[in-house]
Amino acid sequence: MKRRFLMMLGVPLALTAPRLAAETPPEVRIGARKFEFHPNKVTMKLGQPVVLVLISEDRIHGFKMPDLGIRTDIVPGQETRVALTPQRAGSFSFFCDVFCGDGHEDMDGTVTVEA
Ligand SMILES: [Cu+2]
Repeated sequence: MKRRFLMMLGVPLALTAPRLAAETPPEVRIGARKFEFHPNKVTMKLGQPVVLVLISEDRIHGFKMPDLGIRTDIVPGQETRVALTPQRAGSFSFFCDVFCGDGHEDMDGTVTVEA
């Protein structure tokens, strides 16, 4: 009804679109510290954009999720933001790929993408 009303007034529909386009995708915040990610289990929806916000609490860590083509450093004192729209359903592992000490090998987690 509103759309028809605007069209009748000659208001281009594009004027009503920016509100939708500017909608920020939900954030998925993941902390990193020796020797864990928290949370280390994250669920996303297939085709739904999210922004990973990665925060280190102690030193430089890495974040690598090969199945979804993501690799970045996580530097203390700054948020590392990675936009992502999962295109495959399933469970995908991520892990730290910057050696951070004994226990580094256990620093991992799983993203589950639900269809
Ligand atoms: Cu590490």
